[in-house]
Formats: sequence, structure tokens, C-alpha cells
Amino acid sequence: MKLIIAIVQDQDTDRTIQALNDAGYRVTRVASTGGFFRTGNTTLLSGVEDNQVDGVISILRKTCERRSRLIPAGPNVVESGALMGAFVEVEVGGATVFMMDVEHFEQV
Ligand code: 2BA
Repeated sequence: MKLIIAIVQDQDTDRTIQALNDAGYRVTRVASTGGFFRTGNTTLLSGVEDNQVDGVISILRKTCERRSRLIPAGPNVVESGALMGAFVEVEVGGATVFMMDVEHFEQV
């Protein structure tokens, strides 16, 4: 059994959970915050059998979009005065996925 931990953008959360549930996968949603942007995202936890992993990943690929975001340029750039008010473009998503072996699963 595997525990899939997927960090997704908030805009993709509802449709991703819907698609996972429709396909019969169970999922827990946890509100989280990205350390870099310091804005909200969502961490999805899904415990699945090994042969279901590909199905979950396939859904994540379909429902989690890659987006460009503009963020203020770093403090070094701003302090130099050369690029005051400048923004840099950063690519975010689709989903950041971690896969872990589950030693034991039980519902009591
Ligand atoms: P954030 O930490 O808010 O990062 C948002 C986006 O900023 C990242 O998108 C990436 O494009 C960029 N970014 C993050 N750290 C950076 C850095 N040190 N230098 C340059 N650019 C950086 P994604 O890679 O798609 O990540 C989306 C979210 O997934 C992250 O939000 C974070 O919450 C999570 N995440 C990504 N990689 C992770 C990891 N190795 N461990 C834990 N969480 C991770």
C-alpha cells in the first residue's frame, strides 16, 4: 500500500477531489501554505493499493494545471534600485507528489 501526498493549487482542489472520489479513491484534504509564496495551497492525502497509484497520478495530471505567476523580484534586486517594482515570472504546479510505502494500515 502507498500513501500519496499531493500538494495542489487551491484552484485545482475541488475538481481534483471530485475526480478522485468519482474514480473510487479516498482522499483527505489538508489546508497548507507554500513556504516560498506563503499563500494557501492544499495537501491531499490518499491511501491506495499499489496497483491504484497510476490511476491517481493520471487524475492529478489531468486536473492540476501548470500556471505562471508573477511575484515581486527578490530584496537584493529591489535594494539595488535598478529594478524597483520589478516582478519575476514563476511556474507553479501542476501537483507536487510524494509517494510513501505504508507499513501498516488499519481503521479501528
Ligand atoms: P511554494 O513553496 O509557495 O512554491 C511556489 C512555487 O515557487 C513553486 O512551485 C516553484 O515554482 C517556486 N519555488 C519554490 N521554492 C523556490 C525556490 N527556492 N527558488 C525558486 N523558486 C521556488 P511548485 O514547485 O509547483 O511547488 C508548489 C508548492 O508545492 C510549493 O509552494 C510547496 O508548498 C510545495 N512543494 C514543492 N516542492 C516541495 C518540496 N520539495 N517539499 C515540500 N513541499 C514542496
